[in-house]
Amino acid sequence: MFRKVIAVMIPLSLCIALIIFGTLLGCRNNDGKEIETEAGREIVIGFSQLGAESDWRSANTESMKETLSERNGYRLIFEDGQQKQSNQITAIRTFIQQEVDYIVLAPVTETGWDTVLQEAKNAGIPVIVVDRMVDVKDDSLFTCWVGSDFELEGKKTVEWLHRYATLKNISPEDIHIVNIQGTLGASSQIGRTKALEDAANKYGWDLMAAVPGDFTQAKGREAMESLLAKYDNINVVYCENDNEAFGAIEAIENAGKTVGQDIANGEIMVISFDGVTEEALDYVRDNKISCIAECNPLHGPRVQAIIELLEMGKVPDKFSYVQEKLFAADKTVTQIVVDGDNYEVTILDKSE
Ligand code: GYE
Repeated sequence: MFRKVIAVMIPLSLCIALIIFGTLLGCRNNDGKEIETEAGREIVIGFSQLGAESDWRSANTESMKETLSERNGYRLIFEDGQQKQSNQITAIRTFIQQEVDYIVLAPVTETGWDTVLQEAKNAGIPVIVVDRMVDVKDDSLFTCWVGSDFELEGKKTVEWLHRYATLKNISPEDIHIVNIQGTLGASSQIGRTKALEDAANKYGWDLMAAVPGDFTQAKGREAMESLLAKYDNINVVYCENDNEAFGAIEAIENAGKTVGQDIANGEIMVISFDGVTEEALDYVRDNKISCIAECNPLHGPRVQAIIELLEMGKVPDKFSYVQEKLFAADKTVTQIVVDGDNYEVTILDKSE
């Protein structure tokens, strides 16, 4: 009997020891990288974030850090590019040297990535682009992209303005707009600016000026101060994000003017993008920002889903667009049509 037990136990414990040993060692593929083991492995991700210019960006960084966490089996190497492409290029080169498993890139501007992305490709490291796009000659230099349709966001706001003005009998030539742009060359700036320019041409609005505000509150305020000094008839300001809008509102109120929808009677209407914070939505509820096209920054879980697909050897969609809302407090416009599609306006109430 005793012998029998021993006879069973020896191979059994050998098996257990082998399993534990194998798991601890992990397995390696040809290029020396660890591959999936029973117990799973830590996936190393280098994330080149472009900066910390806005509330949107903070929420985006937070989402990535929270999702791609050690608890979820990732090690995230985070680099803040401080709005400089050269810093982001250096970060990517460092990630390549560190032999990370994936590179996630939130690029400050669209162009100028061909060389460094070729280097990542040569090293066999997949690159997932988030938020703004990269404009490269060869699309195989990145694995996929996830973000927003920035031109669509812009089209929603200008259609809202068009509907509002039409319903209030305000003629197009009485709409005197200035544009405080985002960081020049960023997809979010390019798409939002294009939507406004196209609408101004189409409807005959008086688009008086476009000045860069770099997506920051401080630059938004400065830009609005100089625009107010130059033009005395501004009645709409199109801010390419909420932080610029906060700054522009400060400048407008400091100049003794009022923000609001009554543009036929001297108020200045503020239009904006993001709607990420309660503060921004409160500006809408208080009629300080008339309309915000939502821009969703919560890309962490989206990147995680892409990595999971890649880990299974599957091919993710090359481009994934996020669905977004349009916020307003004024009930004049309840629905808009963009390129044949209907979008409900999400009306924010004071009570909400
Ligand atoms: O709208 C803005 C941020 O590219 C979508 O960048 C992003 C934009 C966002 O600074 O707030």
